[in-house]
Amino acid sequence: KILVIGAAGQLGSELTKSLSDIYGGDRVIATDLNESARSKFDYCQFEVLDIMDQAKAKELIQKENVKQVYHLAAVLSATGEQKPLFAWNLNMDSLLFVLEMAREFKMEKVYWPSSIAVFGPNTPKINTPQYCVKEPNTVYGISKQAGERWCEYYFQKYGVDVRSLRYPGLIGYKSLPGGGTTDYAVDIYHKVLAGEKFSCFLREDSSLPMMYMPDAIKATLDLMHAPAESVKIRSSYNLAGMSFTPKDIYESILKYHPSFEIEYNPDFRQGIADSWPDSVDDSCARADWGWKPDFGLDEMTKDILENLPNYSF
Ligand code: VAH
Repeated sequence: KILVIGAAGQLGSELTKSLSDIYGGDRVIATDLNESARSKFDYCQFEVLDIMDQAKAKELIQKENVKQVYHLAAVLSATGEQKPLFAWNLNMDSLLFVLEMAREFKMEKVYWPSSIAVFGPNTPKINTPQYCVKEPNTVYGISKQAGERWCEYYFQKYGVDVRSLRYPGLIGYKSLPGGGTTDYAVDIYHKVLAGEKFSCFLREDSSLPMMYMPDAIKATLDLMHAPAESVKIRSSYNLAGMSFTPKDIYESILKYHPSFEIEYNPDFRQGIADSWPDSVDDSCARADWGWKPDFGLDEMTKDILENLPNYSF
C-alpha cells in the first residue's frame, strides 16, 4: 500500500487524488492530523495520524504492509519562523522516522519534498544552479537542507530509494492559503473573487520561482515513475515552472477583473522571500527524467479564475 503523510495539506490533497486515480483508492492510505479531513478522502482509505506518534505510525505501516511513503507533512517557512524548535523537530524527526521505516521494512520508494528554501542570501539568485552554496536562514530552509543530506545518506548507505524535488512556491485553487511565504499568490485569487482589495505581504517587485499545482503533481509522478537508475540526484532536484512578481500576477488578473485593486504591505515574510532565488535552473531534472512544465502565469490565472468559483472547500 501507499501511505500519504500530511494528505490534507496543499500538495497532499491533490497528490493523494492523483495517486488513487493511478493505483486505485484501495491501495492508498491518506493520513492527516485531524479527523475533520476524513470527508476529503472518500475515494481512498483515511486514518488519523500525527506523524510525531511514531509508535502508531509504525503499527499502521506494519498492519497495512506499506511499501511506499509520500511524506508531505511539514511546518512551512513563515510558520516555522514563529515556532522554530517545533518546526525543526517536526520536520526532521518525522523524516528520519520515515527513512528508518523504509530501511527496516525494505520499502520500494519514498517521496519527500524539498524546496527552493534550501537556498540562502548568498546563493546565486538568477538561474540558481543544482549545485551551489546554500546557507538558508529560515528554520524551514535549514530543515530542508538537512533533510536532503539525510535522504542522500539513506540512499547511499542503505539503498533506500528516496526521491525529492526542490519545489518552487506551489499555487493551486484546491486548498486555502497556508503558512508559506509564497501563499500570497494563492490568496490573491480568493480576494479578487470576493471583490476585495488585496493587501500583499511582499513588495511588488519581489520575483520568486513559482509553479502551478498540476505541474507540481506531474513532476512528482514523473520522478517517482522514472527508472531508479535515471534518478541520479538523491539529495533533491531543482525544479522550475515560472517566476513572477506580485505585480506580474496582479496584472495577469487585471485582464479578467479590470477594477481589482492591490496594495503592498511587506512584512517579515519579505525577508524570507529576499533570501530565496528569483529563478532556478532545472536542467538536471530535464536531462535525467524528461521534466518540462506546461503552465505559465497567464495559463494559470485563466485556469484558477475559471475553476475556483465552483470549488467547494
Ligand atoms: C513556503 N510554499 O512558502 C512554501 C515553499 C518555496 C516556498 O517552500 O514556505
